[in-house]
Amino acid sequence: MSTSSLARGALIVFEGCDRSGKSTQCLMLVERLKALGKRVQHLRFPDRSTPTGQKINAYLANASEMQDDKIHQLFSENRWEAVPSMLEALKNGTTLVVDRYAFSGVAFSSAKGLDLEWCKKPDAGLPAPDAVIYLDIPIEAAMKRGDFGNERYETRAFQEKVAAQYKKLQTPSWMMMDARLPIDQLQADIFNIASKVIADAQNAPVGKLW
Ligand code: 2DT
Ligand code: MG
Repeated sequence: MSTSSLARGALIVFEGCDRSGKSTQCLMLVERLKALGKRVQHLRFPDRSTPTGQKINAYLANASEMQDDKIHQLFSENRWEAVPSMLEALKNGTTLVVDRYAFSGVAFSSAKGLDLEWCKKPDAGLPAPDAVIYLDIPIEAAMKRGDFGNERYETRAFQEKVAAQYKKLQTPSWMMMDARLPIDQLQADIFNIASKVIADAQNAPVGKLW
């Protein structure tokens, strides 16, 4: 019996520190899936286009200040407001390739000293990724790729803390990738993983975090 007309899309999340290559790899994956005629949409969090995203953008640009717990909740709200359209897309067979998700939320906020379990709470119940692809890179190697930008968090000391917090969130199901591999080789590996994830997700229900 074929259920292909009901096949849903997969939720594929990319995580990793700054300059690990997430944006590049997301774009390459989206383009390749599109070229194969797959339905696919590229998302990134924070989504800076919405009203919450604009507040987050001002905070990241150091144009405004906010308490650590408040900005944490705002990042989560910025994901929640995307949930209805994400679920609709998945249901319609569109695979979502997402640059950062709740793991960034928890890793960055807990790196400031907020309690990790507390940080997980606002995102509990979000659609669970079918795969988390983690681009792993030593901070020294990331820094050789060029200066960090001028946004909040873009310092070596803070990125090291973030990497340590990501490790605490890692589960055996995460796909740990060596982000130092040549771009095309890394993409080939990612494409193979994504293809399998998309096939496996087709008839599975969408899960919930955490
Ligand atoms: P980009 O450089 O990828 O635009 O991210 N961040 C992100 C958080 O602190 N909490 C979150 O929930 C998310 C999604 C990571 C901008 C910065 O925002 C941080 C880097
Ligand atoms: Mg950045």
